[in-house]
Amino acid sequence: MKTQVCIIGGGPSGLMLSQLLHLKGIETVVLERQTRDYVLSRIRAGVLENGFAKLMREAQCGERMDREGEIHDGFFLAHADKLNRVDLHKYSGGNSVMVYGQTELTRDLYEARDRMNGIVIHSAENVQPHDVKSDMPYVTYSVGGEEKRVDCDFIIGADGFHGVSRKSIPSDVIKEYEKVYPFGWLGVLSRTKPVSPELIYAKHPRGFALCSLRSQVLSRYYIQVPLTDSVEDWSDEAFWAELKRRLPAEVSEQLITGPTIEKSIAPLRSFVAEPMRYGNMFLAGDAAHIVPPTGARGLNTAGSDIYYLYHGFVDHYQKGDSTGLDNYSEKALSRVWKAQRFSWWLTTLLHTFPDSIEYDQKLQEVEMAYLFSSDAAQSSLAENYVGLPF
Ligand code: FAS
Ligand code: PHB
Repeated sequence: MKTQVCIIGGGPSGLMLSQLLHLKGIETVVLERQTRDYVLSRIRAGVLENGFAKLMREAQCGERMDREGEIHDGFFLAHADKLNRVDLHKYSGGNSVMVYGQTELTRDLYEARDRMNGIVIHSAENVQPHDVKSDMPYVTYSVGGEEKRVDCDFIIGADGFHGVSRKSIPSDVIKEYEKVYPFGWLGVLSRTKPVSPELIYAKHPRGFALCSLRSQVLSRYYIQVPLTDSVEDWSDEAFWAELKRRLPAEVSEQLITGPTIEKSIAPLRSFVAEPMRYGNMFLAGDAAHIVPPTGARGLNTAGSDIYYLYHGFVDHYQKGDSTGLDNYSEKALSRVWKAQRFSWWLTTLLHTFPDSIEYDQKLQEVEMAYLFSSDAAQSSLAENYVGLPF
C-alpha cells in the first residue's frame, strides 16, 4: 500500500491528524494496534481547551461536541473545608473550556473517518517503522498473521506512551526527561447527577480528589491513592466514603452516589522526549509527552502537536514549503514544556506527598493563600488552564 502520511496510533492524536489532512486532500493510513471497541472503552480526558474544540470543528467533527458538550467559565478549588472559585472567564480575558469526554470525541473522529472512507486498520500487530531517515520510509505490520507494508513520505508516531515509534529512535538521539509521582489517581464513572455544575479540585490532608463530569447524568470522580493500591482494594462503598471525607461538608452532603460503571487507577508521571522529529518520522501526543492529569493538559497538548503538523503538511504538499515541518519539534516542545510546568505546579500544589517535610506542606498552604489573594496569580492559573496560544 502507498500513502503520503502513515500514522501509527488510532487514538485522538492520530485520528485528528488523519481527518484534518484528508480534508486538505492529503492521503493518510492509520494503523491501530487495538480494536475500535477497545480504544473507545478507555476513559481518559474530560476537559478541552478552545484550541482543541476549534480543531474538532475544523475537522468537521464538532457538531455533537457543540450540542452535548458543556462550556465552563470556571472551576472550584476546595481546601480547608472551603470552596474557592477560579473565574476562568474573568482571569483569562473572556475564555472558557469545553467539557466533553475523550471517548466521545474519539468516537466522533472514527465516525468521520468512516464517513469519508478513511483507511483505519485495527488489530494491526507488530507495527514497525523503517528507513525513517530516508526519503522513502515505510511501515510494516501484520493483520491476522499476514505481513503488510505501507510505503509513505512521512510517518507519524501517535502511538502513545507505550508505542513503538519513540522506542525506534536511537538512544543516542532521543533525550528523555521523566518525573514519577509517588501516587496515582483512582477514577470512577457513575450514572449519577454530578455533585457540582463546575469541576471541583480538592486539596485535603488525606489526599487529592476531583469532581468532574461527562454530562448531567454521568459523573467522573477521582481520588489520589498510593501506588501500591489496586482497583480490587476499592469497593464502591469505600470509594464514595473516601471521596466524601476529602470534600467540603457543603459538597459531600450533596454527593449522589451509585454503582460505578468504570473504575481504574492511572499512575502519574511527567515525561518529555526530545526531539519530536527523527528523519521523516514525527512524534505527536502521548508518544512524546505525558503530564499528570491534574491540569487537564494531556489531550490538549496533543492538540497543539496536531495543529502544527497539520499546517506543516499542508504547506509542504500545497506550497512546497517545509518550514513548518522543519520547525515542528522546536515549536511543539516550546508549548509542551509550558504544559509540563503548569501540570507539575498544580499537581504539587494539590496533592499530599507521602514523605513531604513540614516546610513543603507550609509552602502548599502559602501558595493556596497567595493564589486567592492575587489577581495576577489567578490570571496565570486561568491562562494556562484555558490553554496557552498555539
Ligand atoms: P493515546 O495513548 O490515546 O493513543 C495511542 C494509540 O496508539 C492507542 O489507541 C494505542 O492502542 C495505539 N498504539 C500503541 N502502540 C501501538 C503500536 N505499536 N502500533 C499501533 N498502535 C499502537 N488527559 C487529560 O487531559 N485529562 C485526563 O483526565 C486524562 N486522563 C488519562 C488517564 C489515563 C489512564 C491515561 C493513560 C491518559 C490520560 N490522559 C488525560 C491523557 C490522555 O488523554 C492522552 O493525552 C491522550 O490519550 C493522548 O492521545 P494520543 O496521543 O492519541 O495517545
Ligand atoms: C476528567 O473529567 O476526566 C478530568 C477533568 C479534569 C482534569 C482531569 C480529568 O484535570
